[in-house]
Amino acid sequence: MNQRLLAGLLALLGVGAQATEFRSADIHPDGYPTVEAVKYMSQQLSKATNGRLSIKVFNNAALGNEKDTIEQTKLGALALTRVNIAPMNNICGPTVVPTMPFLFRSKEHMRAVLDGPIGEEILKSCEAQGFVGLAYYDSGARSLYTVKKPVKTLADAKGLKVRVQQSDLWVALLEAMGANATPMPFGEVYTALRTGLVDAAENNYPSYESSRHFEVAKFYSKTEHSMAPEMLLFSKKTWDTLSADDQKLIRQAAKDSVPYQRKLWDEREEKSLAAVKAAGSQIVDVDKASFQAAMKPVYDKFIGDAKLKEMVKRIQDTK
Ligand code: GTR
Repeated sequence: MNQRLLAGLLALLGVGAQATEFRSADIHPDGYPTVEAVKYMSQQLSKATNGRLSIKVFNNAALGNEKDTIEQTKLGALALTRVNIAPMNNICGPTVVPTMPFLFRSKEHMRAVLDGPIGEEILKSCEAQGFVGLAYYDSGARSLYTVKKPVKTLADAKGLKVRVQQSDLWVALLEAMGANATPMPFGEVYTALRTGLVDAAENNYPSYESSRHFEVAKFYSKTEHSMAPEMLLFSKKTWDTLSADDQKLIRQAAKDSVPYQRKLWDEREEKSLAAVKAAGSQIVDVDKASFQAAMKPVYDKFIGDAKLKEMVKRIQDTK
């Protein structure tokens, strides 16, 4: 009898291996593509192990903001976390690369790079810090949105107080635009915009919509300054307790969830854009070249190292 079938039968009889439900965190609500992708991964994993392994997603920041869940994952208190790559920038050096402004030419270019050896290399580089990188998910392009007046050129960004993710790179990026960067967790941004603590934030359409930031910041200026992807990280501490077979199954289930997430992502981007427009948001075209031209200091500061320089070059050369 095949081993998996035997394990399945034994599991059905309640004999042998116990079922394990890994815990995974996400700051987004149900229905958001990243949350649904990890649920899909759980179904795949459960199918492959006859219910022995599965994942429970704690959404809506129930287990804390991204910095917290990254920390819990490192400690092994949490098996998985789905975060943006940005809060990993200060922890795992090479993650700055896919975060860099105006690096990817298109969604297709980004997907080709992340699916290839460079994407793998960056995931692998986080292992020494306690994270097994399982997958990247799409997060579209991030753009600036403002409460009071639209940003159309680089000059309009000057002096704006802009909320950024908790990453030194993000602070530098907004400073290079002439703005004042205020790092804070995502969950605090709505109130910060409403009370005037910040004048602006930046994100993709689905997050701008699901967080309801569009209610308080009506001008969405298409700067499309970064395509920083999402990451799915497994705790190295927990990983090391698993058999090689189970590790393989987990990796496979994560890989299988990527095309699923991308399909949901593409649909959601369109839906979110339509929803914010219907609610009265103005989608503003910008002089993108003026923003792009201002990014040299960010590259000088974060891509100084020869290895990272070479990685950026390889990305630019990827078709
Ligand atoms: C979203 C992303 C989150 C988080 C958030 C933020 O687009 O999916 O993981 O990074 O942006 O701005 O904090």
